[in-house]
Amino acid sequence: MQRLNSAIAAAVSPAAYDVGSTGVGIVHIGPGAFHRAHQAVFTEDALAYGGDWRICGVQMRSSGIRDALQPQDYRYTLAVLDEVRSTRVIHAVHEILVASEDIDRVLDRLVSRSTHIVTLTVTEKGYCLTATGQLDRDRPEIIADLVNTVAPQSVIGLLTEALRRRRNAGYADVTVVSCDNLSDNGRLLAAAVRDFAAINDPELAAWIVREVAFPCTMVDSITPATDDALRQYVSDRTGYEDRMPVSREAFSQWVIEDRFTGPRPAWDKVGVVFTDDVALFETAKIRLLNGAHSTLAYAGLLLGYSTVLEAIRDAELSAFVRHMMLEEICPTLKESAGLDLVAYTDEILQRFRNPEIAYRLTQIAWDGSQKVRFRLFATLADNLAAGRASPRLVYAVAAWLHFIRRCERHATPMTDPIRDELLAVARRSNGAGGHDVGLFLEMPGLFPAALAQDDAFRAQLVNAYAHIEGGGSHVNLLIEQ
Ligand code: CS2
Repeated sequence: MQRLNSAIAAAVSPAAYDVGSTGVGIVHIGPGAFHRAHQAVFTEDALAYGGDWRICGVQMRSSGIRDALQPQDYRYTLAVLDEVRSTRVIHAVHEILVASEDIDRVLDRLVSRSTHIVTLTVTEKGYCLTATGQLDRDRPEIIADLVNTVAPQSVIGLLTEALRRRRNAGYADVTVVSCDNLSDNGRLLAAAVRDFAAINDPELAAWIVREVAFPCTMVDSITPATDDALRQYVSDRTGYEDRMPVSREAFSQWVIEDRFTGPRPAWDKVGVVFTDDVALFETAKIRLLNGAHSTLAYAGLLLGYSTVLEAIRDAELSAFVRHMMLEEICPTLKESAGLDLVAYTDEILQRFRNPEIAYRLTQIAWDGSQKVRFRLFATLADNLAAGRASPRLVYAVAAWLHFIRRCERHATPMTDPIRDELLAVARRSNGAGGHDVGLFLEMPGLFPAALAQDDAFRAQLVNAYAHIEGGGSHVNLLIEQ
């Protein structure tokens, strides 16, 4: 079977623009499945309206995506798996560079006169933030980048070095667009870059604040990790081999704060929403969709499920999650004419029931220390401050702690930037609620102070944890629906 390349792509799924004569205008850090199924597709569609907006992808360390896509001339297949299935080729990626191998070319692209936009999907941990959202100066890659600024290992170090060179060249007009699931993502990124820059070069920090835009965004499309089943599906359907296709549901949403310092693709013509107030959409999406996802992941894994679909098909668990969303999360969100929270909740739950997508619960469960602070802790803290009870959210946190304990006891793989610390605490756990919850609450920087120091929260968490330990892993035992 022939491998996908530009000639095959042009024959079976031609671009709506002249690929060969279209230049690069976007550098994207983290060209994983989500970027290639989401922002790259909006950009592909926008390219039909013109402009030099092809994408240079940058992997920080690993080279897997570059190695798979280079022989394909960076073409790859998007499979939409939903009521209506479809496949098409995306042509928008011009090249993928690996920063640890080719830092000079990466910096040249970032500093180029024709690069006007830098986008990022580097997951929560890529931002190197503490639990309270400040730059984490203890992270080894941050410490290294402060010394060796010209060979950065962290995204923060890379952006700062690129912006320093742009300042020296007089090329201010660049907009840095975070596309990760952090509430206030643009603001957090801007502050992290500013604080990092300020350590070595306070003038650069001031220049960044003055000249560079970091709009906040909300991104949404359920995109499972690429696996062999998808590769097989794509080759059966298309007749060519693609080593790195992507799949997603039909739903795809991108809301961007309207603050650009330079030009941008015709994203507004292809469904991207530009608004002055992205915060509501962003917070609603992270707390409702991602909060429900993480809850399904931790509670679902305890119940023996492997995918979101299996978990949501459990009637009690799905009722539990819906009550959690409506009664414990929605009250923390601002009402807005543009967003009907009940309808939004039901739409999300409906999307989780897409029978075409096998989204693995472990994919969601990993990196919990970075995710739950935006998805569960922030909502819990708001409820505590307002005197509202959130038993289901507390249960979700207890399920997360048990997930860590089980990973340690059964030696199952776990991915988390602080995995060793989490497993070390789990090793000292003994199953007693008060003892184990105390150990986790005392871990520096794991829980925000608003939760760690709240006696009522601690008591509820101990209760939920003990309940699960006692075999009450089924959610309805804890909460009367
Ligand atoms: C998921 C998200 O893996 C996860 O943690 O919750 O990737 C989720 O599928 C996306 O944010 C949906 O837009």
